[in-house]
Amino acid sequence: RLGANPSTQFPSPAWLEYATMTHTLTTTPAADGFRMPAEFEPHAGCWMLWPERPDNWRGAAAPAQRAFVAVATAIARFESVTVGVSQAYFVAARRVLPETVRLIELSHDDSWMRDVGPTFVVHERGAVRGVHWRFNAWGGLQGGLYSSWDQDELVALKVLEIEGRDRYRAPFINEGGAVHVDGIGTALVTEECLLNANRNPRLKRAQIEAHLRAYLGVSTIVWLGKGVFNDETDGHVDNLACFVRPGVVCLAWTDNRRDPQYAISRDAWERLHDARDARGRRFTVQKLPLPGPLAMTAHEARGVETRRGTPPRRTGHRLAGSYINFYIANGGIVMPLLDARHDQAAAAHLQRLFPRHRVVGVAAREILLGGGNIHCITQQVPAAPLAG
Ligand code: KQY
Repeated sequence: RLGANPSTQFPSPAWLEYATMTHTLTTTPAADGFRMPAEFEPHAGCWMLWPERPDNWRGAAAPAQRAFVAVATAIARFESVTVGVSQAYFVAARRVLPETVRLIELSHDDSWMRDVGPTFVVHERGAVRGVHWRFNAWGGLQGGLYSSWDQDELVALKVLEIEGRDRYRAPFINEGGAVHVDGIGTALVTEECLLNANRNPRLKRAQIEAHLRAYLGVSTIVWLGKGVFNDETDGHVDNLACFVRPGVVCLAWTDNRRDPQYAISRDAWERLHDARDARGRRFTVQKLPLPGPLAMTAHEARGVETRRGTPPRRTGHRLAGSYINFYIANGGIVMPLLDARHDQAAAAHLQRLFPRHRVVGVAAREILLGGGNIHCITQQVPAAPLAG
């Protein structure tokens, strides 16, 4: 009976179905032959979110919005950028973002795309998929940074819908900023974050490791101890250390033994010194001196609204500033400028580590005041590997 069923009358070609629908897979990336590529591998683009919360960003988020525009503009020199913004801020954001940046209405609770966005994985035959972690605002009701987080929980799914990529729903709490990979089988994580009782209290270290292997497609996990002193994410590795290339790790460093950061960085250095990567090699560790110490001023603290469920901002609070929190774009390093006394040396250091990239600095104190930095507010979409 022709015409009875519109879908048989106008069957959509299989490729269209594939390109427009996000399927939720019941397998794991590793089981399907997928791996998380390193950030220094080629990208198709970058995602960000628009900062809006007045209880996290001072001055009703206006100074942070200017900093986010500067980051998006800097990254857009190297690759395409998409920013998600709530309906209330769409017009204002469109006015100040460059035309080259795509703006999409997308509800969210705050603006940390690294953590609430998908972590992309690739297959060497040319496919890209996304991992949607479970998210509890960095600690849920025991030490989390705001409540509720139900819109943040949906961001990864929405990004994957827009990107047209299939989704793995991970069965445990994790954030993109809590992991770094070298792309050849090694992951770098911290105990402070991944073993924290406010994330997955029922999972033991071995179970967390099994999940990381399954969802990142890695074979070797290198455990560092604590993250940067006072980091409100409970020690995300992306503020402490990152891969420059396989076998080379850049580590936030201070020589000041009286600074509480000294023991943390020293311990990380020792663990890295003793560790081996997925190919059994030792790491070369490059020490990148920290800015500061930096602290929140009275004026900055006053500008943040106080709300129940969000930790108050206090004058003199030591900020978790680190030059490690940079973004690796296609041919560019977009790094935070945090301290006029150290910015130039840090930029020169990064330029030596990445001789084929152009290092671009962006004034990033306003992002730091919100609890993170450039790496935390970005999420790369890898280019599909060339099949063959
Ligand atoms: O990845 C991050 N650094 C997220 C920080 C969240 C801070 C919320 N105030």
